[in-house]
Amino acid sequence: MKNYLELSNCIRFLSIDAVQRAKSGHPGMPMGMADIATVLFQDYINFNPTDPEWSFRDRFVLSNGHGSMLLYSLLHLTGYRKMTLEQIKNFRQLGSITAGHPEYEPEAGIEITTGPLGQGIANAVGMAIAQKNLASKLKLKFCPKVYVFCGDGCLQEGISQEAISLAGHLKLDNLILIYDNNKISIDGSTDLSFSDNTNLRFESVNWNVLNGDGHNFSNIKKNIDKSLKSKKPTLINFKTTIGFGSPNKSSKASSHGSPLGDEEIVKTRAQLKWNHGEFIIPKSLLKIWRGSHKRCMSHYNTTKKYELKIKKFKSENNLSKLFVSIKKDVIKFQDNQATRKSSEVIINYLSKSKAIIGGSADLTGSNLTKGNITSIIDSKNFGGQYIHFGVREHGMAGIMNGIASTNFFKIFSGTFLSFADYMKPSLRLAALMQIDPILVFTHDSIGLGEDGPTHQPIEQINMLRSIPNGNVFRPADLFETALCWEAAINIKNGPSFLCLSRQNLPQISNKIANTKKFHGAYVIDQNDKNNQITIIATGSEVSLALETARLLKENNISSKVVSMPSTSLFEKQPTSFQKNLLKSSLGQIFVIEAGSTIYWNKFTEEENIFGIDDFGASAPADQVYKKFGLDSKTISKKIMKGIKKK
Ligand SMILES: Cc1ncc(C[n+]2csc(CCOP(=O)(O)OP(=O)(O)O)c2C)c(N)n1
Ligand SMILES: [Mg+2]
Repeated sequence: MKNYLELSNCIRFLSIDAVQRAKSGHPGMPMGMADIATVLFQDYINFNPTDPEWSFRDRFVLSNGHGSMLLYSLLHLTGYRKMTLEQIKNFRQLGSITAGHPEYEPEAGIEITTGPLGQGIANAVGMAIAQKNLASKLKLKFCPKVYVFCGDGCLQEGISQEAISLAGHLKLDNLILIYDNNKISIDGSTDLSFSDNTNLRFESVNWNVLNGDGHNFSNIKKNIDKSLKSKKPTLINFKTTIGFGSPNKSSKASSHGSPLGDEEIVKTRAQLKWNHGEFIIPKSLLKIWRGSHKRCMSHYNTTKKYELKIKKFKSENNLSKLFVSIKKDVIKFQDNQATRKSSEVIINYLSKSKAIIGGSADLTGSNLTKGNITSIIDSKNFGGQYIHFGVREHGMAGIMNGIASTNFFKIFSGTFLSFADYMKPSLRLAALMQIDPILVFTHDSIGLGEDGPTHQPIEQINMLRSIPNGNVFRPADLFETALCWEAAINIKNGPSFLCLSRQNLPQISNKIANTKKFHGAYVIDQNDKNNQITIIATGSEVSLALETARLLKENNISSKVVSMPSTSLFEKQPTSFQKNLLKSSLGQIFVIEAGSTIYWNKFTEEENIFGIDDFGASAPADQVYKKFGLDSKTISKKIMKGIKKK
């Protein structure tokens, strides 16, 4: 019989010692959850440290990411090659993989980046959906599980409600959420701010709810056993003691986020009868830990052969290849069309591949994200192509990160651009992790008209542009939309944001269509070789820029119009390319974009930027454009004045 307490004390003391050495970190949570984690890794979770990226492993998500040392200890003890003792000793130090909060690195066993509380719960819902979708599409007879740890903080965050509500609706029976119910957070007792009936809350959204004692090994086992039989997602509400084992700091907020201190560590060693030095794990215990995945090997061996099925699935459903014929087809198109509609045209081609999953936060008919997809992901059909996320933008973005993290599918979603703010925390994490969800954001400017300033995005495009590793697209017409979708499909190291118009736009890019590789920007019109000025525009304002250039020409001013559907791609080009593209004889650049001007200040002076640094207005679109001086007459007059000034 294994001595579970001794095994879990290995986690406790690695965590205590690493936090003490780093002089910062969170010992309380690893000390409180070590017992549950030990049972989970000893007896339940399907994992293989010698093949961390085995596609059919169960996934372990530490939503309460401040307890990162719990995860690092587990990965070291179970034998993940990358998680050496050196790494544990370098906890929180520059260049280590043991960052303050876990950072996505599947090869090291870190399934997802966590720390911003609540995100991990949504990520886990996404992983559970991805696993079920894959199992159904490959017709597998088994489906891996997702185990998530969370604390009081994760459950207080709003995103948790959005995610658990959808998980309950979908009856994700492969999802097990383990709640560290220690009644402590940073400010002190949770009585200060938290009186939810958590169990009722989960029951009300169709979860299976269990209660347990997080320090009683047989009770922990009993509860996990029960959870495995559930036909719904399960919450196990474990009563625990934060800082378990520390005579003076257990049950106290003081154990949450600072080292225990040398004296208290000596006392904790005495209380838990741990007679081993700093970072020392007795050989006999390490041997048990290192052998704990052996029980998974027969499952590993029987499922490993299905990796080939995934390979075959991915090559049969290759998305990039589709663009050869997509571009050939759409280049002929002539009619006026909103770019959200253009995007639907592309989605209709892409959805022939089973390697893409779409969705919308209850704006399917407005975002036009579903096209002719008929197969919906629901509790009776997990193999579908489309998720009705409900009005849950933040949850949707977190769930998408979970799906994208598995690398099984490309995932895209839809909502209005003005609601990108609701999703920001998850978008930032996608960028930080360099994973590749595609966010379709329609109604991308005042051009949406009558819905008014609440729905008219102003600063959102630049908010997205300010995210490192983010890829912002704002196409002007159908062909540009195809180019942007193609780029987004091929980007594997960051999220893509497709900003699309509600209003109809003319087809203007066809004639340049067969030119070189797409670099995010190109000259769409040049009425004189030695153009005096350059006008940059994006999306719906490119046609406005062309009209402005025509008026300027009537007044003997020659210009070059640069369409810049992707500022992100353009900025990745060599400086010489950028300079050459924007060159003009007067060296003057003007910009037109129906959004805040701040981003463009690095291209030109403020007075040369025609944008909106105020909230919009509720009226028909053309009137709103006029109100903000975004019409060709006003702009061309201002440009003429601006040039004269020189
Ligand atoms: C979104 C977000 N807000 C605030 C924080 C800062 N923070 C980290 S842990 C924590 C308290 C969390 O309490 P609980 O989950 O109960 O953790 P425990 O103290 O029990 O380990 C807070 C406020 C955070 N990491 N993420
Ligand atoms: Mg707590």
